[in-house]
Amino acid sequence: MGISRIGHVNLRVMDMAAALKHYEKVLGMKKTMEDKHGNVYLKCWDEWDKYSLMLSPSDQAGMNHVAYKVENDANLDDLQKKIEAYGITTTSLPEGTLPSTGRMLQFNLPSGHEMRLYAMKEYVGTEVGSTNPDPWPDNITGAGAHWLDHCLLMCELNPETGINKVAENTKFVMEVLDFFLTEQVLVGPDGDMQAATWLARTTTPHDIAFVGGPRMGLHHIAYFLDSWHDILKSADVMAKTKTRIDVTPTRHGITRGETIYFFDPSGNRNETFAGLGYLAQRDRPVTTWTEEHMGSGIFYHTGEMVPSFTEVYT
Ligand code: M3P
Ligand code: FE
Repeated sequence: MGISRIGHVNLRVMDMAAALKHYEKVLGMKKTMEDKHGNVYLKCWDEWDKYSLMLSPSDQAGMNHVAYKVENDANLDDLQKKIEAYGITTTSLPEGTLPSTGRMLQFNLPSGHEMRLYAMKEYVGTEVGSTNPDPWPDNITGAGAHWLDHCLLMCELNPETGINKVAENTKFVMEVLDFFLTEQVLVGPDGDMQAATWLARTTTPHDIAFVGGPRMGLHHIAYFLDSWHDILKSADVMAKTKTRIDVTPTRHGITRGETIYFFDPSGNRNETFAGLGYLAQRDRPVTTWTEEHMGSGIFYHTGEMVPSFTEVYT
């Protein structure tokens, strides 16, 4: 009971036509609707609800909100009570606030990021259907991303002032939203400061992650692919489409994910991510990365921190 998975992300984009082309041609998503405010909604071929990405026209890049789907409508009332009791204000948004979406519970994480919870979204089915389905559809384009997998939020961390929104968010999502911790980076003189955390509700290594930085923002949204070869092919697609690649195909020590990072035309970072890493379980020991080995946690092969990777975000 409670949160079942990531549902959608609402990104701000500066050039809607360019953004749409990127998410369609590079990721392989399909546009499913547009509303009267000019917001565009898309889904991946293997997703069954109406959309997992909402693009909003803006003069600045970044994330407006991330939404998680809960199992049933009553969970929204239960979670509202728990979130309010923790000291965080919530707002109830009525059904239809977003098209094809039921009522939503809106609040801010301690870091300031807006999160929404909802129980209902219009079901449209996957591209292969659910009766005697083929393993993949004929009309795959670009990387052919299966689904939106996770997001990584940058949270304010300042050892001078003692502000650590990574730790605050982690405590909140564990105590109130019932996420479990899978991995963490611990830094500082006593090696006890949570500088980054990865948390799950499903059996994959993370459904959300928090990394410390000078200001809050969006580090990336990630899409699931089947295999290492699909990651290579998605990099080929990026080269063919002149997409700005941030980090060429490699492996994370953290989560064991096979990965490639790139940017949408507005500068929002995307990741395509393959490999289930390991079976995440509540009783699996938490993996800890120490400050000296943080580089290998992020990029396992080189073990080197790439400053732009953690300094550039929207
Ligand atoms: C991932 C992942 C950072 C590490 C990122 C790791 C930003 O994106 O999917 O495991 O330090
Ligand atoms: Fe990621």
